Amino acid sequence: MTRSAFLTRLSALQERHRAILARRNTVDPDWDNGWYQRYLYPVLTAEHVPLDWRYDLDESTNPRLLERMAVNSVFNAGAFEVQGKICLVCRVEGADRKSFFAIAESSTGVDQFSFWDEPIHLPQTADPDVNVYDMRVTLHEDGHAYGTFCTERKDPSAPFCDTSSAVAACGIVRTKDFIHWERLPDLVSESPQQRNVVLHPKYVDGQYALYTRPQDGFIETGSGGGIAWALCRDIADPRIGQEQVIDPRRYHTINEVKNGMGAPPIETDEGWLHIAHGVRNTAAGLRYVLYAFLCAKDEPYRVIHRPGGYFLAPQGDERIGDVSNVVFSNGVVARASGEVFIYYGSSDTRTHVATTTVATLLDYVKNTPEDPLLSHRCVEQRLDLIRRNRRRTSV
Ligand code: M1P
Repeated sequence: MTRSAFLTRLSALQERHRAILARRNTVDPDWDNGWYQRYLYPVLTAEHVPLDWRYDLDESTNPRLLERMAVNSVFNAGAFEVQGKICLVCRVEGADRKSFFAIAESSTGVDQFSFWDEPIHLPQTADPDVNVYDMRVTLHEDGHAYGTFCTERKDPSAPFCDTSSAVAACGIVRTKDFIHWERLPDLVSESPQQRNVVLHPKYVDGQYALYTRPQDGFIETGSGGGIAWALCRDIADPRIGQEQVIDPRRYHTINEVKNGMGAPPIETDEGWLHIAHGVRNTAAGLRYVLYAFLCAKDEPYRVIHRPGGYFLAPQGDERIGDVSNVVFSNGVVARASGEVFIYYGSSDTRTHVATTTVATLLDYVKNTPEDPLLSHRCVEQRLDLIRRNRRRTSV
């Protein structure tokens, strides 16, 4: 490639990257269930990742301007708000399949996200992470921001020929500025594996409180009965005893196979609002959807409203990606104005937002009927709705 061809290619790449970052997002006009707005474009994709994270921009070492270190996907982001900006702690996955964390920020929360200068260089424990993902960011009342995430390592008990079996555990970091991170020991629990661990933002009974997801194996939750709750005396020596299941998985529901807590819950006057994910099996593989529920204000482990069915399911292009038919959320921002931004990854590939309000979410969780678990009861629920509507219109 000649020098001028190199520069032409560089300027085309830069132009395209600028256009992606500058793109405005619009509410999807074809979506209207009243619960939330969807948007036409994902808020973050692999193409948003800075060019100098992916390309060697030195003509002498990369004369063809090849993408030396490609990025595969940007998804499952934790979220927080600082000085009016919404920041996403994204799971960025390289072409080498290793994920890392990187922060992108936006003023609007729905578009024009751009990454900070460098990805997070996560401090290690004595047992280095092979892979890390799905950070939940909790602004805790102790004054720190905590990140709880999945740290994955090869299963030491797997036979030599098994190069897939892994052990998932909960890694913990904390920070005050999102630039300097302190690594704490991994969570010690009685469960063989852990994923989807979320730190509650307040002390409960003077202790740190965690939503956990006990599981026997790496993929299968096995005897792990659902989303659980446990207290921890010292977050710098994080150990929990018995985990109490607060949101069990149930036969023939959206979370029959497994579930997991999403972001730290939103505090409202009426309780703690949660958005979690539920997984069911199908002939085409696992299907991940989001669902919502409300826990009591003074007992954040007691579910008081449990609407039936899913809140958000993959649709259109969201259905397709590295792991298809998946939506997954671990980042939510509730602004002081009552606006809520729900960030979700689709098919382990890209990041989207749905927007709503605290008032709408409360209406949704309190007034959507619970899943009666039996088909004829579901018909009775629907008949009740139909007949009430008909009575109203016949007046
Ligand atoms: O591939 C779908 C999701 O699978 C895992 O979630 P869970 O532990 O609930 O099965 C996670 O690896 C998540 O990142 C991923 O999106």
